Amino acid sequence: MLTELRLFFILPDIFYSRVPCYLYSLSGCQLTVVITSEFPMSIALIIPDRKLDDLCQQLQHALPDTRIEIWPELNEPADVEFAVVWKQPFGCLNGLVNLKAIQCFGAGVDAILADPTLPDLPVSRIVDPALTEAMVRYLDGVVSYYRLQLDVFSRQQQQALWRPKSPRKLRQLTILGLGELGSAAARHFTQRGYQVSGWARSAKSLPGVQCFAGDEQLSPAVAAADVIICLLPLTPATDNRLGQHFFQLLKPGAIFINVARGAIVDETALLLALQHGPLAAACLDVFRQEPLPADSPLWQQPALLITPHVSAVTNVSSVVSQIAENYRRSQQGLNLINPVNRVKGY
Ligand code: NDP
Ligand code: OXD
Repeated sequence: MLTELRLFFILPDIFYSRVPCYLYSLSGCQLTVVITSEFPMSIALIIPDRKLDDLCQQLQHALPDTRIEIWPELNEPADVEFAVVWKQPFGCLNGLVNLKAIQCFGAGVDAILADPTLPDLPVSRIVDPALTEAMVRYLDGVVSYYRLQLDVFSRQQQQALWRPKSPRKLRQLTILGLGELGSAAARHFTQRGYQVSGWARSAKSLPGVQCFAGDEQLSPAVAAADVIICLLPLTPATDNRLGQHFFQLLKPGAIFINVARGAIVDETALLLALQHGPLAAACLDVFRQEPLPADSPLWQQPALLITPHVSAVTNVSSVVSQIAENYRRSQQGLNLINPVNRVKGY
């Protein structure tokens, strides 16, 4: 005999009010009326301190049948099945009991993986030709800046000094990290006529690039470099990896550029290498603490060019399709695109 009858009323999202169920008794049979949303499952955007209207709108357009919500204003945390995340407060994913996958809103996942309570779920990251192109353009600009001695002329200008100089001879360039960004940068500078070396965890073969791998090959990878560019991910193995010992490996007059993560570099050792050699100059786009505190001694170092983490910013329009694709894949139980290896940490 029928003991329970459930009636689901699906309302447009605007009227959304999940359960409370209304219970009626119908000649001995329990009748449950569930008022639910038109789009019962949702994507949460967990990206604090950023305007998310554009991402929300474009993702909604790509996934018209899915509710897009901006954390912490979640209607019902149990409805969230997919989270787009950037620098989330630790622990905030734990209440999302039906979460299936985590999509990083950038290329580097260190801030996500640092959460000790992170649920054991697939994580994917952004790999995007537009982001790669932005990074390569930034690096090309910075290397040209040093080649043309604009750092020197800028300092001379402060003192009203008129001292012409020919361009620096920057020929050898080493890229630390030969992943999506590092290998694109290596290709670009090779095509521009530089002698390019690269260093990665595993052995690589890239046309025109002398490749080195593993800790024991860091020294030969950087020994002859005029410019060293850091494009490593921040992991337990790279945390503070570039310190006093590393700077001692470089040749006098070398220029160091970090566009990866600030915590890879020992900032005190970098300052010493600028003050006493071997570094002639450095450019930092990333810092251990961001924004860089006003009282940081880095601001006062004349041989240091500082940019506020702008070398390659995620562009909503060009990444929305890969986020939508990963959402669909997570719904179908398929592998995500651009997956992160949680054991390796990148
Ligand atoms: P990938 O994961 O594609 O590449 C990482 C590279 O680093 C790989 O070649 C890897 O070696 C190498 N690597 C990792 N660990 C080590 C290690 N211990 N020793 C030597 N090499 C190592 O990353 P992406 O190229 O996409 O991005 C690199 C980083 O750039 C991101 O993690 C992010 O932090 C930063 N970034 C910064 C931006 C900015 O605006 N400043 C924008 C975007 C990214 P292997 O190939 O052998 O695995
Ligand atoms: C990134 C970044 O990792 O912007 O994408 O730093």
